[in-house]
Amino acid sequence: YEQQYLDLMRQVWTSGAEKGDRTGVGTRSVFGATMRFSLAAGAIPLLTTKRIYWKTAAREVLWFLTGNTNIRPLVEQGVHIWTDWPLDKYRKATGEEIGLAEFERRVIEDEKFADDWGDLGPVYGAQWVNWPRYEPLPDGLYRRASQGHNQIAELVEGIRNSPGSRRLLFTGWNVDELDQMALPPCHMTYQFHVADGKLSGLLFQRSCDLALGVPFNIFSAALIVRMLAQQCELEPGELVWNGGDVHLYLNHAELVEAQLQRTPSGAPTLHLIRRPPTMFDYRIEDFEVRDYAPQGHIAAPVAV
Ligand code: THF
Repeated sequence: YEQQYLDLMRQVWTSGAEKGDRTGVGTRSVFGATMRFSLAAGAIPLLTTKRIYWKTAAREVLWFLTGNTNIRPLVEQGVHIWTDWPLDKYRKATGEEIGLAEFERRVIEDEKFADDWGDLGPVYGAQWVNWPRYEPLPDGLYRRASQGHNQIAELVEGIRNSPGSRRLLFTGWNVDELDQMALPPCHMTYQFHVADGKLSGLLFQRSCDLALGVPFNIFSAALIVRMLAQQCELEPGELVWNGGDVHLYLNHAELVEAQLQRTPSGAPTLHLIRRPPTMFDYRIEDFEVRDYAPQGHIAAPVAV
């Protein structure tokens, strides 16, 4: 399964079009790609050609499911993958040359600081479990309802009650709120499909940082399929990943060249060792990865 990822990496690196981007780093980019991963018998798309901190990805998914959009609970768990964006904003706003560790220390120790500077706006979690709903007022105006749509809870009901539906999906792409988000969603739409007692998922990802983000994103998407399958008493089928702008940042050359010389090693499996009552009751201890013997981690800078 991992060969698909390596083949795509090689294709983008050798034949991608050079393209400027928002971050100013520069990329090589290919438009449109698909990978398919079987999720049968515990199989999970977790790369072995470099170590992936899968618990970081799992903690991020659990954070999305709480609807929280502040980095504080992540930072408290030692998850640093979202810190760069609030940090960048803070530096630009204050001119203070603060390091990441000091910024995170303040986010943890000072709740007011976290409220003021740690929020990412209505990103993934806010849209997934509390997509804004509006209710009409008598004068023809609308006001925002106190409770939005919980797309995840509605999805679970949908899978259970109408498994044949072609509308089993959730999305983070709330056009009306994009301008309030630190970053519009990259992994933006998830669709599900039930056939022969198996639940499959398809992720459409508009912008794909192939070296850093995608290994996390495919693991997380597979984890979501597994959790939904468990909740709906279905077997896991496949994860289909559809990428839009699939790119490698030009400053990831060393990672790309090192990783493309490696050969996949082994087939890790994911086990859900408890069945929580709902999608919102999972804990990190519920996830176990077995037979994961990855090759060394390869560090690379993230473009902000
Ligand atoms: N922006 C960019 N440029 N790339 C992304 O992958 C990305 N994301 C999220 C939002 N914006 C993005 C943030 N997710 C890492 C991994 C996922 C991220 C951001 C950063 C990262 O640096 N990973 C390192 C370190 C891992 C760790 O510290 O645990 C790695 O080597 O994997 C895509 O969703």
